[in-house]
Amino acid sequence: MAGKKKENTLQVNITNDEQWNDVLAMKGLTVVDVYQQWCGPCRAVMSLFRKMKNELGDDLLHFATAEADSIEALEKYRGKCEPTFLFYAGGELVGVLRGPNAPLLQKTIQEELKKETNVLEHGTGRKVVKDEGLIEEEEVNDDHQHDEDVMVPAHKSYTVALIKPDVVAHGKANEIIMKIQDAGFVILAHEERTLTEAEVQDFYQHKATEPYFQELIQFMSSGPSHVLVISKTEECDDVIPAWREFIGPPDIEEAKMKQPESLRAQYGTKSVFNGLHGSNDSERASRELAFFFPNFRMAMADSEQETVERTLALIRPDAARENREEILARIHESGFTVAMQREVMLSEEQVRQFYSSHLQEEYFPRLMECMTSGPVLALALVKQGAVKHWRGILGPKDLIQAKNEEPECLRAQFSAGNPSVNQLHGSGSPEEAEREIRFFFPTEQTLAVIKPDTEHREEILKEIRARGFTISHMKDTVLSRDMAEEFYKEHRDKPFFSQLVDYMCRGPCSVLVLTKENAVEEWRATMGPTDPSVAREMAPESLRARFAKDVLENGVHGSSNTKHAHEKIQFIFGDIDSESDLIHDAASPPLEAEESFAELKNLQASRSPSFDQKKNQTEPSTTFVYNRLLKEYSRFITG
Ligand code: IDP
Ligand code: MG
Repeated sequence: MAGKKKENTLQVNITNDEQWNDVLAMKGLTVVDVYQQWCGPCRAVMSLFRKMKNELGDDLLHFATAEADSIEALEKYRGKCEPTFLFYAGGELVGVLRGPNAPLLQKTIQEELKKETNVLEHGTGRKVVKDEGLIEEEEVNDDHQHDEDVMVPAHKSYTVALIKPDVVAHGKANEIIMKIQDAGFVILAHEERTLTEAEVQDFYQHKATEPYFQELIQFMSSGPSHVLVISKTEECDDVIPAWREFIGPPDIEEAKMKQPESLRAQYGTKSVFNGLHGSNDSERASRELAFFFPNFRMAMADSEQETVERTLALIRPDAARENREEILARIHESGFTVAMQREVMLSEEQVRQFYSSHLQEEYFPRLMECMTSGPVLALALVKQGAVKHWRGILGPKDLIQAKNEEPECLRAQFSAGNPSVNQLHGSGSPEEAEREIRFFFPTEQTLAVIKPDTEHREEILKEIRARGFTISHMKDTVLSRDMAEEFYKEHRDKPFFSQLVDYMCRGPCSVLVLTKENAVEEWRATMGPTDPSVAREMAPESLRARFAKDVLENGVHGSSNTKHAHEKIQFIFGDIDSESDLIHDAASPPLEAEESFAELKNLQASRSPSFDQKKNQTEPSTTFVYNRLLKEYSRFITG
């Protein structure tokens, strides 16, 4: 049982070898904060330790502090500036952690404690480690000591602080370091060093014209200084002003009068000898950091480390029917861009192909039933770290678990009453995402025509390229009447047919084969609705909104589905061999255009009297989705 003293003390303070051996002999896990005499134990983590001890209340968890200089076993840790935590169990080193990283410490303590509990309860083997940090350093030359990577979390601000030679000479450095820590500052790096005159000149070059410059150089190079990189823990956005406030005004007379509690007021000697330095602003801080610690590495925030990537999201039929708008809104709110979107009715074969690795699973029949019960909405989402983030907001695969553990997650919220299959899919990795995106949005070809008398032809071509289409074939041609009639044969019975044919053979047009993932749909979206007055209202960025004259002379043409694309490309260009096979790429479900284009067509049907009214099944949401699709797409393209 722990003695009375230990009950009151969070950390056992080890000051000699005998105590060291005693502490190591304690049953359970001991977290030892190895500290240097000049800076004392790491205060930044004490509240974490206290909290963990209170929460876990575990008899097997102990905390200790140990001063490197007075313990033989810690010889190799002497003179190290970074806080080091050693995890001991059964007298053996089982873990090492450097830096006051509270979340990591917390996680490591929990994990190590679990492991040790297992060792004690079930006799599993204990995994002993070596301190890799030390091994490396033994091989490295001593004066590279400060080359160790020290990490500052990027979202944290930092400042470079100097404890100048006057204060160090007065033996006050350690006292000041204690005060710095007590005030809640975190010392990320620390080095004692005597600056050369050249270094001082360089460091203070912005003061070169000051009358006291020479004196400053003399003073700053007169003896050792302590160089510190400092950040702050609690609710502090910017450590720079906090630190400047803490050290007080540069003029120590002023400091004494206005801020007697400040470090300069207490420790400064006289004007230039004002004891301490702090960076003026973040730009100076970064230059000063590079000056003193050239290898200091900034840890990047998660979001900065992540690259912009794509993921495939599927909204399964039930939710696509019931919760489509809400889900799209959540996708939007979460910062994703919808780069491509398509509604597909999958065949059983396609489901088997897409889920080929799940064929043997017990749940596969249910999945199959669900996936073929109606149109699936497939989305290619773009964001930094899209794969991880999308899976994150989806929540657990298992619906019961999702509802119990993460009721806010998308799978829990949008199950559309289907109790057996979750309604949302997300790719498992960036590689898988690309494969899956290719499945739903295969590289396609579509036929585009810049119709006769269209102004801004160059601008249209430029935009085609800018939007990532590859122009795989192109020709300028004047269509004969016969060709125009054949080209638009589907419209033979429309009242505007002869006008349309007149228009199409009135002069040269440019015919293009465009290649891109999802080219058919994307080119349609780029063109916008048939009637420019509708286009201007609903998709003001679209080509027809910008360049079309009227519903007849609407400037551009695009195939409305892959079947038409294939036929019309053949019609204009003849057999352009292998590439046109892309349309029937094995991975490409030969998408039933009427389905996948339901949205756009319905939209047109509702606005354009020319459209075959039988197909008019406009949902109230269609306009909204289409509009947003276009908007998002153009935002994506223009970055
Ligand atoms: P799309 O070009 O957007 O696919 P479709 O309905 O296939 O539109 O019509 C083919 C072409 O016929 C249109 O691009 C346009 O030039 C013309 N057109 C369509 N509807 C009308 C109309 O109501 N009046 C006059 N011309 C029309
Ligand atoms: Mg058409």
